[in-house]
Amino acid sequence: MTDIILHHYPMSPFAEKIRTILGAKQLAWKSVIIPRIMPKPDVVALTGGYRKTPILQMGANIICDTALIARKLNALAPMPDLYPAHAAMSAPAIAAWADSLLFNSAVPLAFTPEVLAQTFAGREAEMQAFVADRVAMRKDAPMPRVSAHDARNNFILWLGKLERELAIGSTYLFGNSPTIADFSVYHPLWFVATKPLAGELFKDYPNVRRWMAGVKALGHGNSTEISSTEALAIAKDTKIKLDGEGSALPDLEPGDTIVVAPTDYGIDPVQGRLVYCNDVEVVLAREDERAGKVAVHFPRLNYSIKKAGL
Ligand SMILES: N[C@@H](CCC(=O)N[C@@H](CS)C(=O)NCC(=O)O)C(=O)O
Repeated sequence: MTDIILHHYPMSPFAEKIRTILGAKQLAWKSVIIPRIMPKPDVVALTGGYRKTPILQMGANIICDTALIARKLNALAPMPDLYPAHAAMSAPAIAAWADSLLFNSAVPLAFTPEVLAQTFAGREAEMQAFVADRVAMRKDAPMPRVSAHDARNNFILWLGKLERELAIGSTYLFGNSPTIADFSVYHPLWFVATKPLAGELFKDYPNVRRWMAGVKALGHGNSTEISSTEALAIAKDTKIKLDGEGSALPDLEPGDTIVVAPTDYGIDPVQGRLVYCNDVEVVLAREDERAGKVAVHFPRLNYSIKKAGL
């Protein structure tokens, strides 16, 4: 099996989603710690422009976005099944809600001026650079950030609903085995709960805390740190592996030069030649001096996929 390499940093909630899935599946993986803010030259060498965290590398295949990363890991290690038949519609639907709306309401709570001051503990320049980077990432983004006031109201409303649902006593959201819904709901809550000043929000929700402790107990699997230089060398020394062909999009054919970009925030475009596109993913090939020939995979949903020049 090709090594699983996760490019991430400890504080990233979406990375925590994937680390916890790696834990549930008890996988061994290589860890590359990447910068929290731009520039990220070694990430961009692999992706061609996509800058969000995390990304998954398997040899010369680069998987962007946790929606697709989770599906790839589930195919690689099918148990526990993150997409079981009894929640085939509901679990991904809850996950999509959590990854967008719940996450969008968690960010302002974890980034209030007080929490930021505590997180950066006097490293003023670093804090300013972080805030400026995130403002730039959200500039012109179709999905604007929610105000701290509204975020708090939403968050408390959702915590209450989750508490009621979990009060029934099941270990996970859809029974006694975790699904994609558990990991997607967990990471925005983890983001807030791990901030000393914001954690008190959870005190009236014992069943949410019990469920969170259960997800946390799944661990992060078994990781070994490697450098981004080593990861680039692995990409360069490995051949692209493909498990699809053709194009499910009538206006595009394999070989076309295409541009793929997220449609919510951090909308940096990536250009390359279409390798294949099915209902789940679009894959483009590109070449980089340091990473060699790579295939970059994006989910179909929440991405714009167009012929270059349009
Ligand atoms: N839809 C993406 C969202 C990823 C995302 O927003 N990640 C945050 C960190 S948790 C991010 O990229 N922040 C900016 C950065 O790390 O440069 C996914 O599911 O992977």
